[in-house]
Formats: sequence, C-alpha cells, structure tokens
Amino acid sequence: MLNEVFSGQLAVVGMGYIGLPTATVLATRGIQVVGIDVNSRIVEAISRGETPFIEPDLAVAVSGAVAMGRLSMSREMPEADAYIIAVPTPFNADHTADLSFIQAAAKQIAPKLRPGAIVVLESTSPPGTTEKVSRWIGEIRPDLRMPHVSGATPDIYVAHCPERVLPGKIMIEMITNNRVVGGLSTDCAIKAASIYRVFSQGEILLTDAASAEMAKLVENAYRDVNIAFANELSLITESLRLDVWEVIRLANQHPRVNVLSPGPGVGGHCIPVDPWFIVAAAPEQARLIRTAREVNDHKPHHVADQVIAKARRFVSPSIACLGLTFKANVDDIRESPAIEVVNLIAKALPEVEIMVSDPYVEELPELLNSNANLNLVNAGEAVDRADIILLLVEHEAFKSLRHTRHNGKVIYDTRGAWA
Ligand code: SAJ
Repeated sequence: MLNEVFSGQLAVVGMGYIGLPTATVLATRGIQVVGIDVNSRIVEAISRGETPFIEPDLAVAVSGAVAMGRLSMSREMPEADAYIIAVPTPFNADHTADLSFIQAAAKQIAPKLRPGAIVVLESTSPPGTTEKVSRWIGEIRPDLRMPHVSGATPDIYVAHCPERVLPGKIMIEMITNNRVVGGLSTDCAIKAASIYRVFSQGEILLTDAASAEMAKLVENAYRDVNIAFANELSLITESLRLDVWEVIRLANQHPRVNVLSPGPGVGGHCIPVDPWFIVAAAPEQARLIRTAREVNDHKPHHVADQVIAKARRFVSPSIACLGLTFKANVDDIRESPAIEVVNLIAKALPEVEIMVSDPYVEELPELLNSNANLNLVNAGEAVDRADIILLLVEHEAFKSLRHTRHNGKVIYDTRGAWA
C-alpha cells in the first residue's frame, strides 16, 4: 500500500487556476477525470477543450486531455473513487477564512461516496479544516466510518494536500515540486499520496492534516514577510534618497542574504490572504506576520500618494500606468495592487488623463470602470503621450520600453524593471 499508485475515476471540484491544471495532468497520465464547476462558462469552455485563462503549456494539455476523452466536465457531482477539492478560500471582513465553498463541495460529495473513496482538500485552509470536511461528510453520511472518529480504519480516506505551484510555472511545478500530504490518519495520508504518485516527480512527504494545513500557510506568510521587508526598505531608502535597487543588489552579494524585490504591493489570491489565517488562529503571537500584511497593504497607498504629489507639480499632466495584473507575465488580476494604485490616483485626480496599458488585459477591470478619466491604450501610445510614467508590473513587453521615449518625463518604476 505504501507505494501504491492511484488508478480509478477521479473528480476535481473547482476547475480554476489549480483544479484545471491538476485535473489535466492526471488525465494526460491516463486517469479518467471529471471536472466540476459552478460556473457554466467554465464548464462549457473546458468541454470544448478551451482554457479559460492564460498559463504557459496548459492550453495544449487541456485540449489534448479533452480530445482523448480523459477529461470531461459536469455540473453534477459524479460517483468516483477519489475527489480533489480545489475551490477558493477567500477571507471574511474580519480576516477569518470563508470556508463556505469547501463546505458546499463536501456536502455535494457526501451523497456520492462509496467505502474506500479518497477525499483530498487542496484549497488553502486554516488548521482544522480537513477535519471539518470529514465532519461535514459524516453528518450527511452517518452510515460511513469517517476518519475523524474512527482513525485507523475509516471507510473514507480524508487528507489535505496543499497546492504549491507558482502561477506562470504551474505546469512545471505541478510535476517537480515536493508534495506535502497530511492525513486525518496515517492510512488517509498513504491513500491520498497514491494520487500524487500518478504524476509527481517530487518527494511526497506524509504528515498529519493540521501540520500540512499550517505548512502551506507558513510558506506564503514567509514570502509575505520577506516581501514586506523589501517594501519597507523601499520606503526607508526613498526617505534617505538612496536607490533601493542598488542597496539590495549590494546586500545580496552577502552569501546568506537574499532580499526580495519591492513593488507596488502584494497581490494574487494567496499571499495577501493566507497569512491572515495564521493571524486569526493565533492573534496574540502572530505580531510580525500581521505587521508584514499591514506593510504590504500600505504600499499601494504610498505609491499612489507619490504619483499624486508628482502630478500636482504639472499644470495639466497626463499619466501612463503600465501594468494591471498582480504580477508579471500572467493575466490574473485578482487582488492586484496595480489596480488599487490606478484607482486611488484616478479618484484623487479626476481632471487628469490617465492612460492604462497591459498586454494581458483587454478591458478595464470593474473597479476602474467608474473612472471617466481612465483609458486603456497600448503601451507605446501611453509612454509617448504621458508626462508621468508609472511602471506597476514588469511584464516582458514593458522591459523593451526601458530607454526609449522617456526623455524629460517623470519615471516612477515601482518594480526596478528599468533600474
Ligand atoms: N512580489 C513582490 N516582490 C517579490 C516577489 C513577489 O512584490 O520579490 C509580489 C508579486 O508581484 C505579487 C505577489 O508578490 O503581487 C505574489 O507573487 P509571488 O510570485 O510571490 O506568488 P504567487 O501568489 O504567484 O504564488 C504563491 C507561491 N508561494 C510561494 O512562493 C511561497 C506559490 O508557490 C503558491 O502555490 C501560491 O502562492 C499559492 O497558490 O498559494
């Protein structure tokens, strides 16, 4: 059983940035996979072999898996030998985790479960969530021995296997990253690991569910704290009239120092969210983690204030804002600090023309739509016409604009792409 490799039918609940690549990788390795999603647009697109978002190497794998008949889509929960839950875990206004999507998935899976089935939670979750999944299923299926009650000999194997892939490199990291698999019992971990053995070339590390949940939160909090350090440095160097990129470049020559890059803030669906789950779990102790969140959340306001101050020195300025996505070379705009910065500037300077450009964004995001002074234009035009150029995302396409056409303009490069 220890080195078992899963074979059977598998359902993936939530076909987003993690669910779709996971389902596809399993399908291309011979597993019969059904993807479930509440969004009919996503269901229809994937059914046609299309990928609803941009991720290198994903589209060709999805169309192949669908064409081979290995990956199909449904809105109804099927009977399967294993279920992977990959739904979002947003946070509530008080920064506690909103587990409603996970609970809904567990409730849909419960009636379909047969003894021997495996349920894996991949969604990032506070410690104790995997146990809740087992409880929610147990409430609907009192006929089944669930692992939170019967430990070693359950009917259903429940485990947590957090996703750790980096957007932009998902299809590589999905295969090469080590995986942490935390079971509600040892058997649960061993059974769940058999799924990841189908495609993972990394090490599969078995542990308990709560440690796996916490390890995932720690990974993202670690990155958040380190980015906050870089963002704080950028404020300090600015006040001391030093070049932050030069200071970091020099400090990083030390063999044990690796300062990350400052930016306009921290975005995406994970790093700005997950550390709050640690703060909520241990509010008294998590002082540094909370402060890091506050430092990173403050950065868009600082950038906007700087640009607003620069603009007020002009009689009738125009501003080019380059980049809207949450980071470079992806089309994902969730929690994007760039959007927040643009919105703050547009609201503070309603009479100023603001040109926005992003090769990955075809229409203005909802938050920005209400600003009459905002226009989406191509980067060349924005740079040519602007008095102030604000670089918010270091997309490859913007790097070539480095020395061209900037003469006499105010440049604010938040990412150091032109440093
Ligand atoms: N950022 C900086 N400076 C840096 C690095 C990043 O300002 O030096 C910003 C980015 O621009 C972006 C944000 O931080 O706005 C997050 O970007 P990221 O590339 O650090 O991370 P994500 O959100 O794309 O993916 C992270 C990864 N976690 C870690 O690296 C610990 C990934 O492995 C996780 O799977 C993912 O979160 C997730 O889904 O949890």
